[in-house]
Amino acid sequence: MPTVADLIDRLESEAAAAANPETTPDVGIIMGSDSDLPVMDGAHEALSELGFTEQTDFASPPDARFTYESYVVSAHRTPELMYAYAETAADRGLDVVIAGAGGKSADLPNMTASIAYPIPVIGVPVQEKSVDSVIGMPTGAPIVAVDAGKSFNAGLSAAQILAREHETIRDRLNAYHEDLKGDVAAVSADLHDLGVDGFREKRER
Ligand code: RP5
Repeated sequence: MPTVADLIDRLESEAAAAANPETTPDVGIIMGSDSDLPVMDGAHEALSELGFTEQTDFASPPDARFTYESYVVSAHRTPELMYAYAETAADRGLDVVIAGAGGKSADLPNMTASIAYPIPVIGVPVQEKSVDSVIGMPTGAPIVAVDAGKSFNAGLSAAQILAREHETIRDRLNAYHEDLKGDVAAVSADLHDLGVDGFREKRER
């Protein structure tokens, strides 16, 4: 079973490998506990919807050009691992990090943002009570954050950051938005044309 020290060694040796950036994970998704996974899954969903693939082996990337990885990194239980993850983020080829934590003392996103700076970090408050803790950064120490539980939006925001450099992602984001618009148009027409009762009936079918 790997220890925290093993994981830190792993991150450091990956950072030292000077891997081709096209083969490294583009988005790092970290969370304070595996109990955060059901909430953080939204980020995986958004990125998967945009054609990103999960990378589970740094040395053996999948065929897909755009990838994400996931780790549990606890700011309080494993501060050394949080430090190592944030410190090696740039050298490991990450372009953006999504960090989620719950509880009232949700420090992982903001500490990671400070250490990984200038890599952008998108904070996800896993619970409503975590919002202040995630967004409350002092002037000069930036973090981007979404509302409580909105990890899907964090995935989209990460893609938006990458889209500044990668036209393929820009195209996928635009296609996603067109789909959303189409969905609203279809629902709107149904509501009007079927009437409220007919609309409800159709939904329940
Ligand atoms: C936070 O404490 C984690 O992000 C999680 O939301 C919460 C509870 O963690 P567990 O006790 O379930 O591991 O640091």
